[in-house]
Amino acid sequence: MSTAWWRDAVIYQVYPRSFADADGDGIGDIAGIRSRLGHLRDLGVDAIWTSPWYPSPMADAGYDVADFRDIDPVFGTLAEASALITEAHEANIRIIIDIVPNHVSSKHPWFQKALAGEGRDRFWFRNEPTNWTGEFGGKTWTRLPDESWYLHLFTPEQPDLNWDNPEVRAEFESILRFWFDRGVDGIRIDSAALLVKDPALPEVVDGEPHPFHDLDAVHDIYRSWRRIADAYPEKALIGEVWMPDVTRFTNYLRPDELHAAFNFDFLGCAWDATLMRACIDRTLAAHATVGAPPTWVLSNHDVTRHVTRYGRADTTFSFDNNLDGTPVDLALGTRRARAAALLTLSLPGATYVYQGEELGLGEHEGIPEDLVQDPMFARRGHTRDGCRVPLPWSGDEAPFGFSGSAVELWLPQPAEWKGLTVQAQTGDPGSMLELYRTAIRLRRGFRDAPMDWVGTGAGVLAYTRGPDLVVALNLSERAVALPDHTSVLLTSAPLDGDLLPPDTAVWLRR
Ligand code: ISL
Repeated sequence: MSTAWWRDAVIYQVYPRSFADADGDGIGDIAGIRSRLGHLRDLGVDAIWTSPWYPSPMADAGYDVADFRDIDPVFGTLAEASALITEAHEANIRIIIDIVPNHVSSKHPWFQKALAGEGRDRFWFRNEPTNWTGEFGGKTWTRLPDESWYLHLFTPEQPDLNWDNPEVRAEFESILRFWFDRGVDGIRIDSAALLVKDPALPEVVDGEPHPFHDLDAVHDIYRSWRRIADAYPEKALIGEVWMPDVTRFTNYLRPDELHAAFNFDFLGCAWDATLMRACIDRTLAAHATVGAPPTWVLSNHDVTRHVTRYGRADTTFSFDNNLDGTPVDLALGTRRARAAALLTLSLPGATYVYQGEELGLGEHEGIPEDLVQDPMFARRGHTRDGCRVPLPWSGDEAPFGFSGSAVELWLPQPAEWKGLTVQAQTGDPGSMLELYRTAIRLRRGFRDAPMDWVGTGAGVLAYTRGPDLVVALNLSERAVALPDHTSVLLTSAPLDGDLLPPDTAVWLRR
């Protein structure tokens, strides 16, 4: 294992509720992850990032944490988490866990004490609410029986912490050490740009500084976290930073702050050669200014799966643009997702793979409303549940090997996933799974090689990685000539003689 492993790693996001269920209750668990480590080893990933597994009332699927130093019984025990860390390391897989510092669960002892009048300064209590709109839409203040209001940028079950309070800072520094001491290799930081609030709590006014998005003082927190990480060997801090302004974004990646952050600019980009090229160039240039590794992200547990996005007329993603229910061409989306995999796995930097994308899963848009769990649904009319459906592992019918028995899962799986199980795809050279396995294996040969663009016609992206590899992706509607090469290493779809068909990517030996 190299140092600075996060700079060019393939990092696989495990959503514990939906990865694998070992105890048969229809919800994924740590024992399930341990039982399926072989899948991750065969896929060839360097690290996994696990979404929150802490004790939680699950008002926001575990992003409402009641105790950062334990594991929710639905997922297992602290001993099992330690066993997972050990077993992953034995398989040469690093572990990144999720820390949610913006808020805690309303059942967290600190908030329970605050309700009783003790330690209210750990949160934001006021006599009057502001006009702020929450991240899921709706109000950010809830009134208590004593007529005071408390702040929550997400649901009322997620009261925001007051990061001006030194006790809050000390607590999270201690939590980081707790998990680093248990062997985790990195921390994914939830909602990383929201922690600091303007203590005057002014109204949100267009053209004036925002009271809670990306305040400069948030960087002090990450400088102190970096000092903690640096006291251990090879720990990485990875920020969830949604930030349209590229300079404001890379501020989080200065040498004494976070090691990396998710590239949501790329995730939201349309399937369009000019826009993608511009986004890639913007990414590379911005990261170079701070010496941080670029990251490439197509999907995660919050966004519409990219097989579905790329099969729509509008291929962008934004929380403000709800495309649910608009027509989807899944065959086209899958074809583009295959090409996108060869793009993201060959660009310089780290690549994130969200569980199920290696199987080519689309968004499950058919979840009956009465089964929807996501608190965003009531506020925005969009549910994130469609990308959180339990994975299909084997067999011809639900639960497709997710649970050992025919139990009802926490979210239903579509019957069409029969053809997309790990079992069905294994050994099929035309499957998404085998494409990912091969690409991740070949990637090891060039992942630290320099990248240079190759001139091509309109609608085509082409670049070299060192002396051996040239990559081409055709986003136009016509077949185009392949760049100069000696042999074909990997294609996302069959070539058309010497031509690269539309929505196809290829890795060539120069
Ligand atoms: O909702 C948004 C914008 O309106 C997002 O930018 C949102 O702030 C972002 O997706 C934060 O997500 C993270 O924190 C949430 C949790 O529900 C998500 O699952 C998590 O990824 C609250 O903890």
